[in-house]
Amino acid sequence: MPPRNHSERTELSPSADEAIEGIDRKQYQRDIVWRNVFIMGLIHLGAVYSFLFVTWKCHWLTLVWAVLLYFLNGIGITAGAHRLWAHRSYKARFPLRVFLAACNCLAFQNSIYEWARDHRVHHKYSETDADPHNAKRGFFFSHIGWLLVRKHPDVVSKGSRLKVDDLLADPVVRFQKKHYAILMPVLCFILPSLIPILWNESLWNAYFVAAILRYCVALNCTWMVNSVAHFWGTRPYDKYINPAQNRLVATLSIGEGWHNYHHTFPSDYKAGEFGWKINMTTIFIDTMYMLGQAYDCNETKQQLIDARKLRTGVAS
Ligand code: ST9
Ligand code: ZN
Ligand code: ZN
Repeated sequence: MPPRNHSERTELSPSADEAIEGIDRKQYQRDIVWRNVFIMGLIHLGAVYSFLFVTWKCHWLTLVWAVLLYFLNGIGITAGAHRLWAHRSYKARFPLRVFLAACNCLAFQNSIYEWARDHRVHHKYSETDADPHNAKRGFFFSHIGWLLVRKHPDVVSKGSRLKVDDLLADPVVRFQKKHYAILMPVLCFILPSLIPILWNESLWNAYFVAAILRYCVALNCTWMVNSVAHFWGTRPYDKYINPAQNRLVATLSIGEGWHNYHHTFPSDYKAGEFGWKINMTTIFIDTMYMLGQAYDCNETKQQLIDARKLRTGVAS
């Protein structure tokens, strides 16, 4: 089901908040960032080229390497930027935080600080103009379009009210932010392309499969949480919001597609109600817990989940 209240987006008259801040929606103009359009276009063309002409002729170990990188790339976002830093749904010891920050560089979705700040704004002002990827502006905007235009002024004005000092209090987050311009290209593109030389893979094949194709697929599977899981699926916990339970998205995003649950109980470290089922990220965090690297994992009480389900009924 598409987002409700589709007509209630930028055409609305200014709210009290906006009147105070002097933001007039009628004056809001989409400002396309052509550099981003060009880069995203190239990445997607490169991924199509890689899928059609390189994957079938590269070494099988290169494919295994790309799948492993996809998982690490995913963990850097799901267990790292999302569940640890944006939501503080569990705590992690220093070695795990360093590992997650490295995986986060491999994912190249901006620094942990920027990612977590935008994500907190997404939850607090979900599906309003202050939401960086407001799904009420359409599927394309919530998927990739929001990265191709300047942010709506509400994202900045309302976002600046949220607390983010806890993020900068973490030396790992500060270090990653400061050295992102070097760490990101090394971990996302250079090392993934160089390692396959160990099994006599060509640099060309390795670059297109383990860097470009893997990165592009991981980006789209992440964006599907903002687009697909805000449009389609069931809504058992809160039928008045658009975020939905989507099994396909949960599979591709290693456990982040239980989005109706997650928007209802955002501080639950499992980000879903089914434990390890279609939730590789929860398996990862639980393994880290067993190794003493993760602790204080915050879980929603089953009673509360059941009560919520009974109250709203199952809606789709
Ligand atoms: C990418 C991110 O892909 C994907 C995030 C997805 C989120 C998914 C959520 C679902 C969770 C589940 C995860 C599943 C994972 C599955 C994995 C499976 C493998 N609050 O941004 P700027 C202020 S990135 C407060 O430049 P513009 C602030 O002062 C892809 N203030 O705005 C800031 O300065 P600073 C690769 C805020 O100029 C200033 O405004 N990266 C906030 O409008 C300027 O900020 C790209 O493609 C806020 N929220 O530009 C780069 N925001 O930062 C794309 C801003 O110094 N980005 N301020 O404090 C850009 O080029 C630009 O950001 C822009 C907007 C053009 C989009
Ligand atoms: Zn969401
Ligand atoms: Zn979240």
